[in-house]
Amino acid sequence: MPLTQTEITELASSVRASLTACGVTESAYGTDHDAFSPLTGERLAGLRTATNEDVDAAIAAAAEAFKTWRDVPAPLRGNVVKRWGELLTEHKQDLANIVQAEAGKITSEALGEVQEMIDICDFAVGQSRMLYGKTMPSERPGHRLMETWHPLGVVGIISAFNFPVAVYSWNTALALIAGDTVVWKPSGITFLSALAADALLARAVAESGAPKDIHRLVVTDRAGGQRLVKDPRVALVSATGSVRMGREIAPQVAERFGRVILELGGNNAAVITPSADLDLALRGIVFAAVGTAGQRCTSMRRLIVHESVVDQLTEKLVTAYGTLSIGTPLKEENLVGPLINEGSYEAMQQALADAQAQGGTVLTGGNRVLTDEFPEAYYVEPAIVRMSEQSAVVHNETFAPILYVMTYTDLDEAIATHNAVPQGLSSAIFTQDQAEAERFISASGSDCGIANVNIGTSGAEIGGAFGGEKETGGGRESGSDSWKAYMRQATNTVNYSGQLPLAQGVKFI
Ligand code: UN1
Repeated sequence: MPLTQTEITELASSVRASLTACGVTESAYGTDHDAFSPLTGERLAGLRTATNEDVDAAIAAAAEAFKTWRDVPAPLRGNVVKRWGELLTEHKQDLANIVQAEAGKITSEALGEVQEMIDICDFAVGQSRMLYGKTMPSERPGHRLMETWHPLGVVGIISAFNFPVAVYSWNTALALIAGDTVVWKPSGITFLSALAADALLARAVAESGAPKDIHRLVVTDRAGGQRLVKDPRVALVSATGSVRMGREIAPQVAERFGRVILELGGNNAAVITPSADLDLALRGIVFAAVGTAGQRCTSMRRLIVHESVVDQLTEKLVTAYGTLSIGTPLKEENLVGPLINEGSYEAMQQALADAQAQGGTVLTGGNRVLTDEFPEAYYVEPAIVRMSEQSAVVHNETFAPILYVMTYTDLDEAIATHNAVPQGLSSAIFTQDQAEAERFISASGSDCGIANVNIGTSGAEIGGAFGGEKETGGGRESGSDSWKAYMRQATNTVNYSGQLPLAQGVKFI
């Protein structure tokens, strides 16, 4: 049995009730893997995991289901996603409870994550009637030239702990309306959230009468994920995680000419100019740097501040950091929850030590707190570190709430510093000077996939494409025309002339 009687805590039993409400059945539980909560370090459940054979069977089933699903008209495919969105709305609180217990998010962010799923479902349902292809004028008389977008195949989704269900849902909602089938390998840290999200999708699929294997969840480890990466039946691998992971899987997928969407590390910065509204900037910075305890891909990690306002801004920031309530997200008043695990805490301490060795000064934060109350959880004070230059440690993404502050004299220098890191996910400028704002979002401005004006780096809406350049991996997910990555483009030339004129004026028989 997953938990003995004495192990069933209040948190574990409330998570279990939410899992049941979402439709997770007894068959999910077992003794292969333990799920823990970063809120307290307590064990939440024991789970059954998939063997290599189970992963292969899931891929085979999804590949088989694709043969039927691809011919279902796209607007009808949209019905499954529509129903999923309704079920997510109905069970928003249940799923948020699980996400909170397992990923450590505060209530509003856990609910926001589920809202992001509902939003992408709405978006995808609309998109299911808009898989537009162009027609182009043919150079030949009596010919029509056009493009058609067709389903691609099986999409393998590899997702991270920090957005355990939203990023998966961006991929799944679009893949399903595109006519693809999906096999999902979630982070080993957040299997419970995955089970709940997948159980709701299973209900939507069953109620809509769609083939049941259009989605498969594989509760498996890294070796299981490797099978998805290497299997030629998986047409597209969409992976979110570290640069290290991306470096490992991208060549493996390329070797078999599969496609990838990679959403890897971010090292997101804001430039604060002399004209910036500092109170607005302050709020934008604190949410982006401290929200989700600095564990978003989009978390703000660097501040590049004009030298004329740096003292004023850092003073405001240090004061604001001093008022943050750190503690269990189960209490509404807390804004900063725990780091995901001990490894994260150690990485944070190492980065702070490196920063100091490289000339940095810690202005506030960095200490572990609440150790008596939660000896097995890792709550930390978010840190601000003043750096004299953008040293080696600032070039790394440390998945924890550390904000490095640097200064600049002119905007060109600020943009050069901004773009000098290997990652390219999200960025922001705070300014009231329109020319500066335009410069920042221009071709020679921020080199990131996301470049914002007067808002922070995190908390993107689903309507725009999400992703970034350089070591972030180049993939785009979610809104705009990201759906195209989940489809294959066919060019059709239709000849209704009764003649056979050749293009480019070529003469043959
Ligand atoms: C992530 O951290 O991988 O823009 C995704 C944001 C969220 C998504 C983050 N909408 O912060």
